[in-house]
Amino acid sequence: MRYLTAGESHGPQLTTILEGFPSQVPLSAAEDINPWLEKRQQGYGRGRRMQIEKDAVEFLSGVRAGRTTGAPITLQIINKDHQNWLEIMDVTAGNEPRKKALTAARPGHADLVGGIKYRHKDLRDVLERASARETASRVAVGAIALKFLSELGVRGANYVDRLAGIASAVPFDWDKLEEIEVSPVRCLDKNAAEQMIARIDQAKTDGDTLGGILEVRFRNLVPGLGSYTHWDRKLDGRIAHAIMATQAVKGVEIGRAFANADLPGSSVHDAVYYRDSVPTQGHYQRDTNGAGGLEAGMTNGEDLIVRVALKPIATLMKPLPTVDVVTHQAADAARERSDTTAVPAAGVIFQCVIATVLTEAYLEKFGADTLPEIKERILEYQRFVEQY
Ligand code: EPS
Repeated sequence: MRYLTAGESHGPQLTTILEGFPSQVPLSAAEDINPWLEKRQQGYGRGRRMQIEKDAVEFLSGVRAGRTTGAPITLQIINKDHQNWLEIMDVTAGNEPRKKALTAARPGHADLVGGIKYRHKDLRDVLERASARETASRVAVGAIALKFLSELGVRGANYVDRLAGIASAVPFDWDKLEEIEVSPVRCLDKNAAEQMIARIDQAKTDGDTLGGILEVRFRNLVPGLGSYTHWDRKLDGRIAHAIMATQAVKGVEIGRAFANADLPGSSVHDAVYYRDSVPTQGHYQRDTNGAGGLEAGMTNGEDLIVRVALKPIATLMKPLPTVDVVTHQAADAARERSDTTAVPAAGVIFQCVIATVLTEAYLEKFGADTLPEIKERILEYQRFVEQY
């Protein structure tokens, strides 16, 4: 399975082609994809663009009568805001002088190096594609992956653990997913959430931006997804790649990797016991999950726990010093409409991004053209695991 995304932040639309996805998966844009696109647009601290857009997907191929056909799936998301950018985004040559070039490169964004690399002096040619608007495409693909995983009984969750140094003191709980959904910052700790909201308001007033750490979990994954034999099929490596290749990410860890680095092995590794079988884990059970669900690049049947560090958004309303790439004079960085923070939305994005990687791993292990065949193969594998 693979996918390709195309489209500019203020161009007419985002286009995504997902290829290699099995047939016979029930799929509805309204029920399975659009709710995820809507969630991606939410979260306290988002900017005005989110009031303009109401992201929704249209299938242009690969789905018929509410089911995937096995053919490439083309997904279209219209940028409503494009209507306000018709002149600036015009594809024909001729009216460049009327377009106000963006020349004061914003530190932390792709602007400067992207301009050098692709020989642009109007840095809009860089930022239009570098924009996190593209994550709408990743969410659309990920929502399809989540639908596939839900057919296999896999569950996912995402929530904010820290925002601007304010930490949640309430541990994650699979029975509290509804509470995460109603929290404006997707945080289970109401007290911390209040502080986060106040901090976001303050940053907005100050013309500043905020980062944080969010967590994504998946449960009911079969053991053995990924590989210990092929470096490029190790699941931790592939998850890290997919996450690091998303806008604004500067770090990723499996479980509490950085805190575990300070501890002795006896406090980190998870003892194994053979007990009466439970549906999701079989006989081999652990009472702890220091490994974050992955051992040697493979799922071990425990919850997959991935933590992502998001840098503060690089567009500051109180701009940093920079250089104008045309005049070479000192300048204030360009101010573009942006978010104060996208940490709550990022959890939604990364649940989708990881779901896509997990779907690839399922297709590798149980690969088949159709969902019913995949389900049969998984059942057979689970019977084997039960007896191992
Ligand atoms: C975003 C769309 C963008 C930004 C934001 C995320 O829209 P606009 O530039 O029109 O305001 O709001 O992008 C960034 C913060 C960024 O750095 O790229 C979206 O759809 O998520």
